[in-house]
Amino acid sequence: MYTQGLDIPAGDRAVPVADGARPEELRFQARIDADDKIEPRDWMPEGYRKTLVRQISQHAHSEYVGMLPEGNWITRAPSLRRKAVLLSKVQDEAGHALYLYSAAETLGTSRAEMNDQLLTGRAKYSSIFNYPTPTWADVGAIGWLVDGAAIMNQIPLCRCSYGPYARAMVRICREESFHQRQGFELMLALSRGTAEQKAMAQAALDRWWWPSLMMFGPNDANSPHSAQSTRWGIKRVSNDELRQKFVDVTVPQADYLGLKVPDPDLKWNKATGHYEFGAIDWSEFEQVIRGNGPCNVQRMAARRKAHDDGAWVREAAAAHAAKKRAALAEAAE
Ligand code: BYC
Repeated sequence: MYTQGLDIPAGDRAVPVADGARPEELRFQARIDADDKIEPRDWMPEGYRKTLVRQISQHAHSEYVGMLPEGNWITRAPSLRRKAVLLSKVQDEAGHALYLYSAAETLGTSRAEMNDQLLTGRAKYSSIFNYPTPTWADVGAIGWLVDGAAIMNQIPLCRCSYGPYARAMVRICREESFHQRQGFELMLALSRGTAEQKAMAQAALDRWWWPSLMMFGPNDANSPHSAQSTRWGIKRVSNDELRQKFVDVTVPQADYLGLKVPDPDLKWNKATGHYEFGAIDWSEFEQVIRGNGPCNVQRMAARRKAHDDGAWVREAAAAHAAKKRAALAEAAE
């Protein structure tokens, strides 16, 4: 259902560049407006490069840190089938991080530098991964809601102007679509189970609903990067439009599950053909992205530990590469 959006043609988003733009900037913007893909060796404004490195690396960090909340349940999955599914889903997230780090590296920033930015708190990752997963139902809620929200945001990124990012997103979206379905199927099993299981599914929906809406970022009026990113064809659909699409698709799914979306102001507006929903608590979002969410400290501690524990692997790989280089040089003499 979600990946059908991959085929939507680009909309009309031509916005004039600033007066006094240099000829190469005008040529660059003309290529963007003509829906040409920008490739790593092409000329690009420094701001475009910087914006992409910021967004793609933050996206990669989100996939990477995003393994932790669900990874927490791999050893406690309730059956062999659930364990195998969860294990491969979490491995997929690691793969997404790798595609994205590779895409960002084509812009001239090394993976080591991006990793350093994450570990020293200079780079963000998605707010959503700073929430806890106290029950098995949280694993279902993440697949259903978090992967569902992620796909909504990522489908338009498949048409983004930077070739390596757009191509990485196509594959990621296909996998996310499967992730969303497995989460929904897990929620369906719980909501058709015992009263206790259904209550567990409802409690997980209560915990993840509002943070999922925050994933799309600030309202358009408070989004400092949106105008320029739209002009550059990085952003194709605004934060608010994507959030609305997500609500419109997800509320009927909650109805099907027999669960209640925790929003007393939620109502269908027949005239607009959309759901109206209540106010988002942006102060909570601000707190989470400033490092004060429920699990920020824990998540970063886990990532730092993984980095430190992996030091011997990096050293061994470097020693092996040096040995290979030396052998090649010797053979060439
Ligand atoms: N969390 O001007 P705005 C997954 C920041 S993982 C934290 O609207 P922009 C998965 C924003 O960075 C997939 N920060 O910015 C993995 C900016 O701060 P800086 C996650 C946020 O970039 C495992 C400031 O707020 N998806 O699927 O135009 C298991 C102003 O915002 C957030 C992505 O990463 C947030 N939620 O638009 C399961 C999508 N929102 O950088 C699933 C890729 C905003 O100036 N990213 N900020 O310090 C994007 O599409 C865009 O960057 C955003 C924000 C729509 C998120």
